[in-house]
Amino acid sequence: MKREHLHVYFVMGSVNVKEANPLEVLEQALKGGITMFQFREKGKGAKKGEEYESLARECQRLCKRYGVPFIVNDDVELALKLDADGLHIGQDDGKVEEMRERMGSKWLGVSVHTREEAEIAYRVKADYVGIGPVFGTKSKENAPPPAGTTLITETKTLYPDLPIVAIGGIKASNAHIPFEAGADGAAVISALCESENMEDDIRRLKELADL
Ligand code: TZP
Ligand code: MG
Repeated sequence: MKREHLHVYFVMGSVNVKEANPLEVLEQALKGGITMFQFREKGKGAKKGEEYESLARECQRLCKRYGVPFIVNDDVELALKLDADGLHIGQDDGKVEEMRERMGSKWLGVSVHTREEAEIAYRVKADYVGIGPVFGTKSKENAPPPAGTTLITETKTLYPDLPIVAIGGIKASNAHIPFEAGADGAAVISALCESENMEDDIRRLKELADL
């Protein structure tokens, strides 16, 4: 993967769009120029079983049409079944090393919260790490408190060739903070799901990522 794929990394599931149609929200974001998409179907009211899989497939089809990489959150079985471009895991989603092996040459992203976790992700050749929450977030159940940008800067210094995406409460108006700390991209849920002007917000995030 290229670092540019992380620039505006849209993360979404049906729970995040409330009454709206997740496929319409995704298509709007794709039209606006997001650089990567993560299917993250979790939380209260998340789809399960066949509905879960078919929503994933439709999201993947849309991403393909716009030439944007499609990443599955948490679920290695689904990522492999759909031949997704990659998998994103947290620290509770199985051993990072085993996930690396199972995904083969597909991309693997790992959420890290400590220097030790970043070291492991680097060692097993994760394609990128996710670091956050930088700011407060309402989109993740039991999210840890805001962590600022310390770990972003440390990880960038220790492993300069490991791409970093910042997450948690990021929007166009504050994204300069993680970018200046060393993040390659911003992963966002509410900034786009609740945006009043998605095209403009994506353009602004992209500009900041390009600086
Ligand atoms: N992991 C850390 S914060 C977060 C996840 C999945 C939620 C990010 O959502 P938002 O709305 O961009 O704060
Ligand atoms: Mg997870």
